[in-house]
Amino acid sequence: MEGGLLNEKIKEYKQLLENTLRSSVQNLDAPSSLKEAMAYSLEAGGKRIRPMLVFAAMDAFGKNPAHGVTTAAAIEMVHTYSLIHDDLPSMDNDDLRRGKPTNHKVFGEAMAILAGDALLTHSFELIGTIPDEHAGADKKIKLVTGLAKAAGASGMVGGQAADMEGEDKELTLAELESIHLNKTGRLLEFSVLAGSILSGADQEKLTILSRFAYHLGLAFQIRDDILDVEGDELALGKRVGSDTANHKSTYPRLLTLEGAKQALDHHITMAREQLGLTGLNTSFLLEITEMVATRNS
Ligand code: GRG
Repeated sequence: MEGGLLNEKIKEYKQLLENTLRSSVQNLDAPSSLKEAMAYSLEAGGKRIRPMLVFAAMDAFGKNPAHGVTTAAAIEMVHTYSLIHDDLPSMDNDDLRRGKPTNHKVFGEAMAILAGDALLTHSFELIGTIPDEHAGADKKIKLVTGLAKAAGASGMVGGQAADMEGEDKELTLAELESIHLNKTGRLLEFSVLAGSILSGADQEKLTILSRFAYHLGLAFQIRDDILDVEGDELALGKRVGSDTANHKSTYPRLLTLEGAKQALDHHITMAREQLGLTGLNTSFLLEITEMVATRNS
């Protein structure tokens, strides 16, 4: 697809997603305070990269991405729940997220926990509501199982637990990668696979796209670590490794900033290469890959 037209399409799918997220919370039969807390974080200005991966995978298979909007919304709800819980005083204890007060700062800790719980559970309900003509029972089971695995103990929650336990330890590169692959990589991977499952992809394509998502997930995390260092240097004149208040292992700390940039380039190149092997029209997936490589927030 030609660049300008693709950008128009991306805007259109993003709008569809925003409408779906808003209406699915509004329509809940639930206390308005809880709905307000859920909507607050859902609409706080995330980049929506996971939903975009669902749409882009469907586009690659020549399917209508709009038919993936319910799945895309479900994944974004799981992502939003994870951020609300990650910010809690018992976890990262953050006051700000995307430049705004965190959920518990606005609604209190108990309501923030419940908003996260409600977003997580609602995501599975949403998948159950996908019209049969867009996903029959077999696809819905694959989506539910895949989302649960990506988000749960052997995916994101497990990665978060390993991350907590790895704090203040010197991790090896392999340990750091394993944490990130679970903590953030698995949900990114599932986003690509969900769009592919909805499109009826065969196992060969799923394997290639899973490899694509592996490299994209690591690139996403490395870019995040680089942004943290560059942000710190700009704001505080800090140097890599000089932040004694935070001993977390990061790519720049293990590889130097230059080494982290090289690792980012490597994973972006590998991700692009995998797309080339699919034999599909991957211009939308490539666009997201470029976004991950160059993003500034
Ligand atoms: C609490 C169960 C539980 C899990 C938390 C994803 C996660 C696991 C924590 C987020 C902490 C963090 C900063 C992880 C690094 C990866 C990352 C940058 C996540 C944020 O994802 P984006 O950039 O967020 O897609 P936006 O704001 O764009 O939605």
